[in-house]
Amino acid sequence: MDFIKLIEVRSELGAGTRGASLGIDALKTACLDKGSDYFIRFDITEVETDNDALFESTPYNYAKHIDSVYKVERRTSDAVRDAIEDGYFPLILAGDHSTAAGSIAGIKLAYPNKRIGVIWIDAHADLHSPYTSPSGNIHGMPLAIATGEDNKESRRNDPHQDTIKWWNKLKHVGGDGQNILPKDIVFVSARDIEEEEKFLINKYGIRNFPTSEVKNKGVEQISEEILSLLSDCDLIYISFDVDSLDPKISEGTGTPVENGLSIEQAKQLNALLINNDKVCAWEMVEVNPTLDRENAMAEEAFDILEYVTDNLIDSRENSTRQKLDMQHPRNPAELEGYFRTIAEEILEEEE
Ligand SMILES: [Mn+2]
Repeated sequence: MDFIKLIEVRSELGAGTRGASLGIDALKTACLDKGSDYFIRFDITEVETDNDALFESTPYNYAKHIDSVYKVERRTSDAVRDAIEDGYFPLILAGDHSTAAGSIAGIKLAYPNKRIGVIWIDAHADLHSPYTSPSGNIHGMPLAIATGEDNKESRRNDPHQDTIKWWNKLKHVGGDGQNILPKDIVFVSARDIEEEEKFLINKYGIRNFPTSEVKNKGVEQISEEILSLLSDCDLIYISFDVDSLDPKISEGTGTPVENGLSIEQAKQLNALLINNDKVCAWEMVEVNPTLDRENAMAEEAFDILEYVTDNLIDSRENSTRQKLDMQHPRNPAELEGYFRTIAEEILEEEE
């Protein structure tokens, strides 16, 4: 389908456990095992990575490999911006979640004057900064990068000035201001949230739909509530971290947490959300086959990816058809009137 572009970012610089850069190829293996032609149906852009930096020690304790993360974030944002400007819908497949900051920056570069909402389906809030992070792993920081939040009120670290220099560059890849407002984030299934992140969630009143609420209300109602919370936004980006799924399904991800979403909930929720015309990019991250058995996570994640993509194609085709219907009525009587009008116009021109 020619309106979708797959953007592949095999980066794992931001993760604390090795192996997420193999996630995309694990998805391709799952695709082949299923006998699907998914990966030859779309145009693909591969973003150049910098994973070899992992062989070197990093001087940036509170934001590990931040200099290399910056390079990959820039390249990811350029790829997403280019895809949007060329008229594509970017579907981003990435290793660790730090690249999502690049995806959001790319949307902002393409639409500098639009208000962008973010739906973050994840076990974690990913709102740490070098001032607050207990691990220094940047995959826990993409939403702080996108909102420009240092959260110095919750400060626990004293990062070196070189770290701060790179951190400030990371925050401004999408332009001078904030790429998104904290109040325009909605979490789904966030359940491993640290005090420093809770501080920001309370400060800005960010809504989280825990797994129990998804189960009790059902995905239809949850998707409606999410979209109504983001009704003031012009555009919406969805980030799907597979650690939002329950670890009973698979532990093939860097930071699994109990009590996650079922496959069916994740599938239907993502599909319902992507049907909305404001959604302009979707991302899947953190599949790690080295932590898995028999590629279980990638098999499930590929099923979700294919289902969500099919829904995206159907919904955009339907909305195009509706627009055509408004211009060109299809009911035979109306159609007759429509052609008579055109014929009369031509005759008038000839006279
Ligand atoms: Mn995440």
